[in-house]
Amino acid sequence: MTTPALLPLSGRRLPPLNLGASAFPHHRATLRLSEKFILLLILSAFITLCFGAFFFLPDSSKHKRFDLGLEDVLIPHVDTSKGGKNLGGFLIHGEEEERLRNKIRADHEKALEEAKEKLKKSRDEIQAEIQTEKNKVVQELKKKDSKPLPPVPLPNLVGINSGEPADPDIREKRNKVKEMMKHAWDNYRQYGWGHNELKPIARKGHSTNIFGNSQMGATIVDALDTLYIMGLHDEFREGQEWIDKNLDFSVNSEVSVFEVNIRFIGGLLAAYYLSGQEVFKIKAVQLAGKLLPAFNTPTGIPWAMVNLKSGVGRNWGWASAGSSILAEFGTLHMEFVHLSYLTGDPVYYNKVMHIRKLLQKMDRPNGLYPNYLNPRTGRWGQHHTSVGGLGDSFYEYLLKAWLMSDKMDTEARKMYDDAIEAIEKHLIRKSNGGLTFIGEWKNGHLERKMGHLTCFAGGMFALGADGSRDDKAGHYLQLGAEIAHTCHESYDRTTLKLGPEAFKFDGGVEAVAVRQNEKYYILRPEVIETYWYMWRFTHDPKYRQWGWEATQAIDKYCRVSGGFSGVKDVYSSSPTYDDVQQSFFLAETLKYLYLLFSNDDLLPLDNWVFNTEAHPLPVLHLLNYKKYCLLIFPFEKNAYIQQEKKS
Ligand code: DMJ
Repeated sequence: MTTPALLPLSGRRLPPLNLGASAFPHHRATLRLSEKFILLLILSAFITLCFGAFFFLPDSSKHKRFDLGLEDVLIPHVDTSKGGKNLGGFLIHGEEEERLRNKIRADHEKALEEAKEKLKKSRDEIQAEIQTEKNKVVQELKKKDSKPLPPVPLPNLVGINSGEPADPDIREKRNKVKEMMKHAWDNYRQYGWGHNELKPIARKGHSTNIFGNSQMGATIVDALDTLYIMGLHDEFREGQEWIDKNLDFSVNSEVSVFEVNIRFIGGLLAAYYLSGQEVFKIKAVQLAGKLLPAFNTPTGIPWAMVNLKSGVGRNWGWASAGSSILAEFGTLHMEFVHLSYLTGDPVYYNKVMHIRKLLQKMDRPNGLYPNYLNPRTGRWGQHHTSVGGLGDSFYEYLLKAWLMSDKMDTEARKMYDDAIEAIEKHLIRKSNGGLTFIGEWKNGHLERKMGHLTCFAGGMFALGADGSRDDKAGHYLQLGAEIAHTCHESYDRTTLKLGPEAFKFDGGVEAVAVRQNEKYYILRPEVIETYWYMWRFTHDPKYRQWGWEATQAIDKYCRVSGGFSGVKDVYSSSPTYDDVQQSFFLAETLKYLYLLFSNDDLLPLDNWVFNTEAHPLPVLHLLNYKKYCLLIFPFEKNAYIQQEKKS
């Protein structure tokens, strides 16, 4: 029999299957062999399918059934296929046939062995392998997804490695603060690494719902820039490595948009500007992309929370009438301007400018901004106004937007001036004992209570003094000093010399907490923040003195062998701990203390603006990068034109 050359598997060249075998006797064998070949093909497909099922169905009961199937069903088929001179329509030599048969047998046996090997592994090992494979795929997809970021002219990054004080006493105090930072970091490193925060007494990780249910290393990200300016470079590198390898935002986790913005995006951007390490910029941009779905509301006012994976947003259950919170949606501007600047993508800038434009159009009761705004209806919720919790950083960011633009964003400055005029008129009072305080406005009534959070305002007034309306710089600096004094009193009137969460000016009580649940101190920074700003603007040594008192009190009453903890009652001589080392203790409290005992050339305020989590961001003098920036920040056009007219 002549053996034709091997033919390609083309339908036209194969004999039609419905032809009678007797009519073409030599085709009878061909058909039988074709059937076998098809059978083999089906078997191969079945094995492939089973392997697929093995890898993608983690249920072990399925693995076992599959094992039986392979041995019982497949092997006999492979072993008994003997004889025949034609495979799949190809006529082949006996030797060739044998070689192919052996190869198929070997392949199947190898596959079977591999399957058996797999099944010897424990469920955990198999799951780990599946996870590794999945991660590889995710990484590949990410690589494809992430567009390279454009080269950007870098702003003036001065005063990153300066600040060493000449005075040995001040140097010693600064070193003490650095040692406290090391204690906080080392313990977190040892007991809470990768978790959001540390429980310094239980010596394990800690988290709260603001970070969702994932371990996102909040303390690492929040602490980076403090480590950097303190010269703790090994620790900084450890943090960088963790972020590079582990910080992943594709997690099914519902986080606070505000907290993630101020701690993570702010922290990553500051770390990028200080160190120049690209990884921080890339992570910040990746994370920002995950926050954007929060803005998908009927008004563009973002939800308080967003699920990083699904992009579904919602508001806090406790907020008035389903509202978003002023201090949350109003504390995005600084970071989002920098994101647009670094990516060349106006999307971030447009989101925050949209919020601003919407607020500008709204009526304000007594010129005050209520804390609650419904993102569906665009209407205010309860008419509560506060310069403390729920309102605070909105005002701060109006001022800082202006400063960060090198004073070109005059619209923000005007909004700030209008707001603080109304605040001064309706919320700021002097107590009988002569202490200036900022109360809370609730439906037309002033509550004579001030929060620890509100104490940041002393620093804000001082920072905004220069450039204030009607040349009231002296007035605002004085107001800052009065708030600093009141807040110092709130510390000084306690047993531990640490400030309570809230204090009253009512019924003979002055700067003292009345309710038990307002007597705690959770390592907050606001009072020390105000001391630092006041120090920078006045160089009055009392601010360093007050800062040192606070340093000693924290070291004495909050330090435990496993880190630093908040205390539940600052009026008790034997306080109990809350067992939480807040990430803002490393980001803010210790940073402000360190800056207080440093020279002013460390992060000078003409070049850096601190976000509300104390992450320094450089001033963006957009006029220097006109061509680049006009495309991204179209709203700034007017400011450019005015500026050019002036010069
Ligand atoms: C910080 O996360 C920020 O300062 C925020 O603006 C409000 N307060 C905490 C620390 O107290």
